Amino acid sequence: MMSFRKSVAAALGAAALLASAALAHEYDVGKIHIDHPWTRATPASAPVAGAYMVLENNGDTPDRLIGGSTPLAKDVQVHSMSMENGVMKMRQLTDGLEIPAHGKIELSPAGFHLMLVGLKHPVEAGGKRIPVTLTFEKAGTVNVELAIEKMGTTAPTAGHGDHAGHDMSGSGMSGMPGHDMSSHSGTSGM
Ligand SMILES: [Cu+2]
Repeated sequence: MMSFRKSVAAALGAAALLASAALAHEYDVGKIHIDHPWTRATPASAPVAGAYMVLENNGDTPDRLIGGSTPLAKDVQVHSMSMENGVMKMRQLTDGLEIPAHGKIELSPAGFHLMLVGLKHPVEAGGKRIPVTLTFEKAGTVNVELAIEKMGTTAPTAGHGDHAGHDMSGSGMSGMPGHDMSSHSGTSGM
């Protein structure tokens, strides 16, 4: 009886683990943990798309996200976003983005993000997840897939109900598109 119960519990536990892993949509490479990479559907002629995720460094030394590649776009760049004279500006971080030792960085429409530059076709809502290879200075490369959210989404929905929308609340930026195409075309000469 006892062993029967135990094996049922073990089977249920394994099933629950599998289910949560599928929902959570996460990856590991070296000491870097990548949680729920996602992007947003884009307008038909959009030249760029953002990619967002949470990066966690479980190592004792800092690492850097230095870029990536995808079949969907010509280039994958690391960008920062900051307010300058009341205007949101995006900038390419050519040295990459540091993930501190035992630190956590969130890439989001309102801050640091990856930019898929030179889209070969638009990102379609409800389309297949987009394969992207991420490159870290120390941890190396890892293949991930971007879940696709609706156009204009500010926070992912899948598996992140606990903190959906937290990055925009109270910031006064809720009406601001995370990826303003006009501000991007303004930096195309970089
Ligand atoms: Cu950008």
